[in-house]
Amino acid sequence: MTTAAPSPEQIDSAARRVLEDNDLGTLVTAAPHLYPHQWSWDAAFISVGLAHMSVPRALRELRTILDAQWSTGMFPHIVFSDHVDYFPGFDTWGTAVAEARPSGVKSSGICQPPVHAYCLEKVVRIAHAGGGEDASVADAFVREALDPLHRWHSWLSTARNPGGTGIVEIYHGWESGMDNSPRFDAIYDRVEVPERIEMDRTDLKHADASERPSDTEYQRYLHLVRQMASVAFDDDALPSVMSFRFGDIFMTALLAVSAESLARLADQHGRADIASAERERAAACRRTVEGSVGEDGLCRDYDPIERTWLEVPSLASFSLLLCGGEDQELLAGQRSTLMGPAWMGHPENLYRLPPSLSLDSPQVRPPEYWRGPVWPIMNWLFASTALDRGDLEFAALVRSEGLTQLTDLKFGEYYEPRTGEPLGSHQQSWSAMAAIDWIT
Ligand code: 9YW
Repeated sequence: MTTAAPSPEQIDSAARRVLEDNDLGTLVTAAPHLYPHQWSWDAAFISVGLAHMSVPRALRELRTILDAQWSTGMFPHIVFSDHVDYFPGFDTWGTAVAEARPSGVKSSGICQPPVHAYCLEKVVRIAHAGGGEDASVADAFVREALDPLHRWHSWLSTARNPGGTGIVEIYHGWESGMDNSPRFDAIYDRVEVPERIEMDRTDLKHADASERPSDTEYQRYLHLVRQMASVAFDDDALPSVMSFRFGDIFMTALLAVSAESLARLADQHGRADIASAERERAAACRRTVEGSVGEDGLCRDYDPIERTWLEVPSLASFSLLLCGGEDQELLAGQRSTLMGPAWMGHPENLYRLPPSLSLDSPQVRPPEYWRGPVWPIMNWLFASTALDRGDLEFAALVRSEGLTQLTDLKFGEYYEPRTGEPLGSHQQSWSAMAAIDWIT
């Protein structure tokens, strides 16, 4: 006997339960066991899901991000909860010595992609659709958040643009959010770990080793944290001590997207100063993303040491689809490649969804993390930005396939592209958020 697939209402209520269960009051953990803290870009996305449940709770989530902002403008990638069964925790990070960290908030010392203003704009729209008290508390929050968000974006455009290329530079693969993507392989090969670093791989208690980065990769990750701590996470000193430097085109595209959202929010609140600066930033980032496109029509990351483009096709190669651009042909080209037989339309794919790597890629290793699996949150992001650009067909396809994938009610962190098996963590908050936003 086959059981009927759950209805949208059933998916929605299971997804809401995930966020409720992962809610610690002032932050929603990224996942129940594997990630028991607040991750910066997860939290931004999660706030959109929360807004459908309670606008004040969504704003509380964003408030936790704002409260953790470093005096430099950076939003740190993890705000630690009291949970201790996690590695690397606050002590291993060594951010106790960072002068820019607000002393009351335990955080890591790197950032994640800037999707905060983009998600805040979505929260505000949901609040306004509900009207009444929700709309006024959301507006009051925006008025307070404009300056911190503007400082965050400005930090990315200055501290993280040391070479003046306009491409957001990162010093750790974790900053990209696509931790072990082959995008970073050539750069990670430069990271030499002088002596073995003591590790407590708590992640392997909660996810299968075959789905997680290797020990060698983890050694490099930790060595980079030590390099940052050696200069007390001082922005000016980082470029000269870091053996990992990477010009991230995906982050640059998301900065364009968020800057555009922030400009609109600033306009709504009479802050012409912020609106015009953010609009300029968005245009500059979009030009940079367009300028990264190679002969194959795909976006490229940048190696700031060798001053060369990096040619490693991955989901990030379609960054132009996130931020849009002037050249409609380039956009149409990326769209058709992504929907074509090497990517979403690969004959072995169970669903027509954008995978982290093409199944034809020489580096593909599903079930491993960012080396092939399909990520529900990336489905949401590509569908949502497509909708913003008016590409209803693409958005509807990804929404419908993405929701079908989530009918297993596992809310997997990522999925095997061929079998649809949920991988990594289950009950992952941002995967639940995708379902809530798509259904509600
Ligand atoms: C890790 C929380 C984070 C995401 C990242 C993702 C993963 C942490 O989980 O990194 O230890 O693997 O790569 O994008 O923010 O969901």
